[in-house]
Amino acid sequence: MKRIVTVQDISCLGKCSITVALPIISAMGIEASVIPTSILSTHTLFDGYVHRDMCDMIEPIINHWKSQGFTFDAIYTGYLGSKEQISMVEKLIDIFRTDSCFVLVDPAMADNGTLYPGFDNEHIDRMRELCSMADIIVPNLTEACLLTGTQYQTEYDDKYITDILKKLICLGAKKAVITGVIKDEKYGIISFDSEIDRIGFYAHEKIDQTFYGTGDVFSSACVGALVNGNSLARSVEIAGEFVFESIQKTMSDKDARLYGVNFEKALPMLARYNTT
Ligand code: PXL
Repeated sequence: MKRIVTVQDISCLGKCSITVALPIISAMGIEASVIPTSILSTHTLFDGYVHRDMCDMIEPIINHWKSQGFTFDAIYTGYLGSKEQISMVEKLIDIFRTDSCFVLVDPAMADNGTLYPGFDNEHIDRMRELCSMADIIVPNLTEACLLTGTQYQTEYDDKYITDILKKLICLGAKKAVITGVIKDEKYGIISFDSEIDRIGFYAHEKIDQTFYGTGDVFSSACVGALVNGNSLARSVEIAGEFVFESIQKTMSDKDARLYGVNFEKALPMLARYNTT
């Protein structure tokens, strides 16, 4: 059975990170192993959340896994709450990356032009270093701008986006994706596989509402599709379609903006892409 290890926080309520990655990866017929980097009562956009850093557990987990000879088909990282957590992830990559284990980094740290609470410029710099170790990076447009030192704009042309894509590739990963790109009144996800010089674009109709946690839903489905043997462009289509279906299942739910999309109702769609 294929196996992905995902490294991100557990937000006990508010669908994101591990609570999203686990069911999605499982629905794609892949085993999901987890390293919880911290535990939060909710994600950081709810007021008054409490949290505990789990950093001191990461090294013992890595050492135990190493002693047991465990292997993975992919290492998938998401929200990382501190620079120490990023350093631990770098250790994990050094130990477990092989020719048959790729690294996908979702530099989850910002959206809609602003950093998430608690992050600073140093965090961006460390995240850029982590991205340089990845095979595939999947930032949203805000994160892509922060990583490449580009001014974030809400209106732009194709050149603005392709320039950012090329700059992302210069960071080190051979494949890059940017989510949340608006083109011709449609909402899209653009990908660039520099190894085969292929740009892919998946678009669906624009929805005039923003929903929380869709980046994590996208990345989880994308890493699953890649592990199941799909190309980058096809994986982006599968994951994009899944996010769109999840949003459609959520439209009538007024709580969803903060609580996350009803991806659970769209999971049957993903099982169709389970090829292992
Ligand atoms: O990937 C989004 C995310 C994940 N985890 C936590 C967050 C956020 C976004 O704010 O706060 C704890």
